[in-house]
Amino acid sequence: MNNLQDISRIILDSKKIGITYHVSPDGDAVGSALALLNALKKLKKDAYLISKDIISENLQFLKGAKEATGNLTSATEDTSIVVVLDCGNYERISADLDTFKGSIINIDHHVSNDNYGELNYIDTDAAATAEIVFELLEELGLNFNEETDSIKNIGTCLYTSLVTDTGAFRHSNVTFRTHTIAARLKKIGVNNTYIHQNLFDNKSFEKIRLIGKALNGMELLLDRKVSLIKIPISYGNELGIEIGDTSDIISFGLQIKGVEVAVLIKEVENGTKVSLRSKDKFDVRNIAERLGGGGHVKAAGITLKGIKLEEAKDKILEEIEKELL
Ligand SMILES: [Mn+2]
Repeated sequence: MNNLQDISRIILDSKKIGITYHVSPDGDAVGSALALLNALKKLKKDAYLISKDIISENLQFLKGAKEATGNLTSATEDTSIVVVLDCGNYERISADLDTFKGSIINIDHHVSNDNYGELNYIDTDAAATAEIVFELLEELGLNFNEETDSIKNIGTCLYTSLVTDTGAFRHSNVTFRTHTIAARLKKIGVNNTYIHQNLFDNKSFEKIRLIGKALNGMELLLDRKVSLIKIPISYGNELGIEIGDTSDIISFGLQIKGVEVAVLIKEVENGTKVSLRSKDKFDVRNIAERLGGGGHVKAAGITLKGIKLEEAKDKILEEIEKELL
């Protein structure tokens, strides 16, 4: 593995730098990418975002979020490096890099990362990729004691990543380092309440009704140790909305007493997306990997192409049952 000093040197030596993340970028992916983007611009580097995705509504308050238009999906001709953040597998990058001739720098915290970069920095102890980005930015020469708007904007991106990847500092991935970085960002004036409100108290009425529909259909299975939520495409059609991110819906499944694993299966255009969460020692990454997915011990996911909702449900429950017994 490479170190942050090497990566920092290569970034500083590069003329044009593309930044991207995993498809359907979450708060950590977006926060990490925008923190790096804003930081490189502050350092007068020619940096830009490559993204097949448009950034979700609740992350639009972050500076630079509008740069992801969904139109720039590959690196421009004159780009020397592309930094990929928070993405474990080459196939999941929100950019087409097959014809890219420069170097890929892979910075991530997923255990399942397959080291697809020319340079790789994978720190699985980091609760969020943003913890690594914070350290990289210091290495690049940014001063997180400086109480300027530009540093505060970068800090807001990083803090957002920390909040979203730790369940608002609730999950067991939180460390002394997580809180130390959060404290340093708070000290320069990052507004945690503003971030929380934008992230969580910002839902449309239709989204709340979608949650209602999803919870109404929730099942408790395998001795009430597994909660299962199904979201067919028709739910979105009935409410007139795009279903989008459902990570807030699956968390309801874990709130039930006695439940060890929460499952959310979502119908998508080409098949089914499965999300898994666990409470204690149950390893959902193991389950996800057996079905071609990946993630973390307590949060993982799989895309099952060409597989219908009911079939996906049977497959996933079969695998969970083997582990629970
Ligand atoms: Mn992450």
